[in-house]
Amino acid sequence: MLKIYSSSELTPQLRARLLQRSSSEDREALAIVQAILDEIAAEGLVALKRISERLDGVAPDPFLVTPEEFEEAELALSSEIKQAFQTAYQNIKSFHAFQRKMLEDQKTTVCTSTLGYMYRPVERVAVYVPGGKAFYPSSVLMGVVPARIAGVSHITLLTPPGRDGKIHPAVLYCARLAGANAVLKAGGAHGVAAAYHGLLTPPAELIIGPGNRYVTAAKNLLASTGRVRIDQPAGPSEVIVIADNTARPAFVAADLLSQAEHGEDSPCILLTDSLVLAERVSEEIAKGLDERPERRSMKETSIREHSYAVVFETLDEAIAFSNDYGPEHLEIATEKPERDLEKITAAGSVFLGHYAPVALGDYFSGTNHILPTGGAARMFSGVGVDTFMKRITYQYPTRESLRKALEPIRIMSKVEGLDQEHGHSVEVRFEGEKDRSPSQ
Ligand code: HSO
Ligand code: ZN
Repeated sequence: MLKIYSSSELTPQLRARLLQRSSSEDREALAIVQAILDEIAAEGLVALKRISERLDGVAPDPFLVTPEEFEEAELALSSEIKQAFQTAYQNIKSFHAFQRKMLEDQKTTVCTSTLGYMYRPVERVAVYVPGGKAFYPSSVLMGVVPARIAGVSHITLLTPPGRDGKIHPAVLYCARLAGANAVLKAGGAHGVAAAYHGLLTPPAELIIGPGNRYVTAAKNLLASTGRVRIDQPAGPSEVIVIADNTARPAFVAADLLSQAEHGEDSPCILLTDSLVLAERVSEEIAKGLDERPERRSMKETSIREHSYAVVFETLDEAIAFSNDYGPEHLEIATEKPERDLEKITAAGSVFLGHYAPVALGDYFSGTNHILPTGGAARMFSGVGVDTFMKRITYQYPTRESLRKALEPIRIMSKVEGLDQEHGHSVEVRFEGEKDRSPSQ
């Protein structure tokens, strides 16, 4: 079922091919989206209505979810559902509150100057949550909770409505639970543009959250103006499982299939030092597909066309491959997962041990599930409280510390041809000083 390679077969070419993801440059989407952005920039709400009707089959009136709709949503959900999301919310809140503590303002002394930094929130943020066919109330929590903890003043949730103009009640419930200030019933590129231009909510300075290719294209195009920040690019969800012979094949197979459930282009990869394990996982995948047939063709395509196992001589080689890949999710199902974790240099989020399926982090444990995909984990982090903050540095020098800088700045500004004003701005503070010894 699962294609199994041996590391001895891994020529540089094959290795490069296995590490590769589908290209993310989507010229077709960029062209379509540019036209939508232009329409919204030129005509505002009128264009938003027209495009919503054309693409979503409805122009909600009003576009913003009303207090009555929030009430209705709450009534529509069983207490069991609300309780489950509430517990997850508490866990996500706890872990992100812990993260906030790491972002403490700090100061130090360098060359007698006080230097410091402080964190301040971005003020206006939009969180995108996919809708339509697939809706993810859990992603509402993952986007809104850290923004709230960072202290963002206005959070707009952006999500496309169904053809009836409504939003799934669990999405609305989570929006209110997590503290979104507004829910805008518009998705796709037009929703992103509406948030950016502030058609119905304060204009967003940061837009985060995964969406389809049009959403991704819209975020990328707007970010290229330099007037809005976006999170890491979103692509197909992916997992690497690094496992040794202590791993249970049925657990590993289940975790690979759970990633395949996200879409037919999701890579589900097993890296191991045990051929026996790889073969048994492959059997368990076939069994799992028979036993749990829902979305079978999607899962099967993802397994057959985008997934594989590699059997290495050692776990260290498996770890090196994973670091080159930079997976969105990484499971380490080995005998000493904490020891192996220390060697990890690139991954969105890591799941350690035999009781750590990705689904635990997707829904419940408290870590964030909005993570870099497509190899972006080699240079981006997942969403966290820091995503919603800026770091501001400051300095409070004494006269003496500036005096020490006078001579070097005089020389350096001269090298750059900027001594006239840069150099002068320091010198002017010591004019009239006869003796220029540093003690004065
Ligand atoms: N695995 C997805 C998140 C998710 N899974 C939401 C289920 N619901 C991306 O990390
Ligand atoms: Zn998932």
